[in-house]
Parts: sequence; C-alpha cells; structure tokens
Amino acid sequence: AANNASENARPKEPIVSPYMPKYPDPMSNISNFKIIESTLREGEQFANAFFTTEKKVEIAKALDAVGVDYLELTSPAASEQSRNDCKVISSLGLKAKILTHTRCHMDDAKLAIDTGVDGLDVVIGTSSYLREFSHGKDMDYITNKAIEVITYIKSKGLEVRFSTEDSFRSDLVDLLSIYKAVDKIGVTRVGIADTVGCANPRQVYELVRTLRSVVSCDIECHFHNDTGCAIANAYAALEGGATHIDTSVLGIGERNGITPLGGLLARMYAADKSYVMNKYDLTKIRDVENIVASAVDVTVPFNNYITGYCAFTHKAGIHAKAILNNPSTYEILKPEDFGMTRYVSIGHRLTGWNAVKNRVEQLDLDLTDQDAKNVTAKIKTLADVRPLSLDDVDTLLRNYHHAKTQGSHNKFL
Ligand code: AKG
Repeated sequence: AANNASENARPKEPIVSPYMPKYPDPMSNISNFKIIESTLREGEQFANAFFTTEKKVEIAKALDAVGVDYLELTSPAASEQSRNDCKVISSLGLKAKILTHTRCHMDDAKLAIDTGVDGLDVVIGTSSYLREFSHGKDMDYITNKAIEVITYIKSKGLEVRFSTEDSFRSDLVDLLSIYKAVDKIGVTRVGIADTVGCANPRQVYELVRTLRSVVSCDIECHFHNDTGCAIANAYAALEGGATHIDTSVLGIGERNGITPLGGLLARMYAADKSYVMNKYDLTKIRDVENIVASAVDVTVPFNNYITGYCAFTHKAGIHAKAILNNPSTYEILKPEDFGMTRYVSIGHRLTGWNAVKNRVEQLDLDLTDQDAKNVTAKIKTLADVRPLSLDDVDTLLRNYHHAKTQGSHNKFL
C-alpha cells in the first residue's frame, strides 16, 4: 500500500512534443491564439510602403489564403483612399474579419463604422511621453473618452478593441485602472502595445499575467522589434494568457517593424504543430511574402524564418550525415509542411563523405563508400582554394566514375 501511495503521489510525466525543448513550461497556454495581421496598417508605416488599392486587395487575398483570423487596415481618417480601401476590402467576402485602426476619437470611429468593417482597433497613448509630447491629455480624459468611444462602437454592433500605446513605459496603476474600466463596459479586447520595442519576454509575461487576472475580455499584444524580441515577446504574451497577436508580413512596419507573420507561425508550429497546421495554410506564407517584398521593393532576407534561402540548407559534414539519416536530428520545422525543400550543401571544405555518397546515389553512379571518401578528399583540397558548385561536384564524380571504369581513378586523385 505504501508503494502504491508513493506511486500516486508522483507527478504525471508531462506530454513532451518532439518539437519542444525537454523542459515545457507548465503555465504555458499557447493554443487557440489568433492572428491580427496588420501588413495593411502597421506595414503601411514601413518606410518603403506604398500600396495601391489593387495591391492591398492582392495582399488581403493572399493573407486570407494563409488563414489569418483578422486583417487590420489603415484608419479611414488617414486619407480618402484609405477610407475607400476599408470599404473595398470589407466587401471582398474574405474569411478573415476586417478591422480598422483608429485613434480614440468619436469622429474617427464614426468614419470607420461607415466603411463596413467588422470592428475597430482603437488606440491612445498612455505613457507620460505620449501624454506630454503627443496628444497632451491626462488619464481622466483618456478614460472618459475611451468609455464614450467604446460605448458608441458597441452600440453599432461592431467589435471594439481598446489599446494603450507605449504600454511598457506607462504607469502600471494607470494601465490596470483603464483596462478594468473598459472591460467593465464590455470592450471586446484590450491591447498591450510595445510601441518602442523596449520590453523583454519576462516583462511581457508579467504584465500580461497581471492583466489576465484583472480583466475577463480577450487580450491582444503588439510588439515592435527594435531590440529583436518581437517573436519571443509574442510567445511570452501567449504564455501569460494573451489571446491575439499582431503581425505583419516580413515584420514590416514603423522603424524596423513588428512580429513577422512567418516567424510567429514558425514559433507556434514548434510549440503546437497540430493546432497551427490545422488552422493555417503554412504553404501559402511564401506567396504572401513574395507579394509584399516586391510591393515594398525589398528582397526576402537570406535568413528569414521558413522562406530565407538558407532556412533549410545543411552544410557541415556532421549535420549532413545526421540529416540524411533522420531530418529531425537538425530540424524542428519540416520544410515540406511549409512547401519548402531541404538542401544538403556539398562542394565546400566542410563536406562530409556521407553527403557525397548521397549525391552519388542521386546521380545513380556505381561507386563504393571508399570512392565517395576519395572524391570527398579531392573536394576538400579544391575547396580550400574556392568552393565548388554542385555542377563542379557532379563533374568530379562523373569524371571519377569514368576513370574508374578505365581503371585509372587513382591517377585521377
Ligand atoms: C504601436 O503602438 O506601435 C501601434 O502601432 C499601435 C498598436 C495598437 O493599436 O495596439
């Protein structure tokens, strides 16, 4: 009986996904997140961005094909075309809900409601910087205005999110008090915005967790990437209880941008592959990135999550050998799940003979392991002068094969 009791007292083994590190966070609650895709709002704030209506429609459709939950559009108060674009995109009949982003302002709200969007993302600065140097309003004014604007939007039957710009440099007491006030009147979501990219994952987790314990509505988070934390912060927010994350394609936005859509999906695939694969079409990420990259006249970075040209290229001999035996040895993302292809790079001084042998098999040459080792030694010697292309390697293998049939391959080396 004593043995049984101690058996029962032992904590159950956590279920560990092969994609996760072996130390899962028991607090983690990362399934069920939603993506608010803001390429057509935050992305329009990228230095190079200029989107025609046709281009916005193309991007909106491509994002809808990925399966993002919401599209956020530039405020109709920005310009006549912005207002028209809200109408056009709202009438496309996309699966994604259409939001527009507005100041916490009655005139902006009225203009936005008339465009036919499904909801409004309302924002106002709450840090002392923005209160003093941007809009000049105090917290009482902000709270009263938020209540007026949210009540009006709700009365028109639309979703409404209320967000505090520059949240991480705002006073925590101010933040919690305004979030509680808007939650009480039935706001759909509250938003935390790391407008200047100053937050780190631990601070994000703490703030979201604190907020989670004082409001009952959903929590949206928006992270700028000035210090490279935008994806990690999004993940920490979800661990803390956030429900919605803002993204943009390739992370474009004000300054160096926000959480990139592809990077967030890569992170979330690693955390909960089946949720992400059932909900989003990961093979469509590349299409929308190519459309946006060309629209804003940039190239997809070489080391981009998922779609960068080297994202699935394995080079060192040790890696190549293991990858050829079992790709999970050095990959947490399966390229085929993203419509991508894995490459094993050969022709450089790090080339291992297993990778050469693999190429021998692909070329269907009748060569032994020792032959592959011989050619690898030759590749390494040549590659100390300059790396060889795949064509160079293939030529070397074919020439060696030919020499072997003539019995002269020892001379060849
Ligand atoms: C920012 O604060 O950086 C924004 O772009 C606004 C975010 C929001 O509306 O929550």
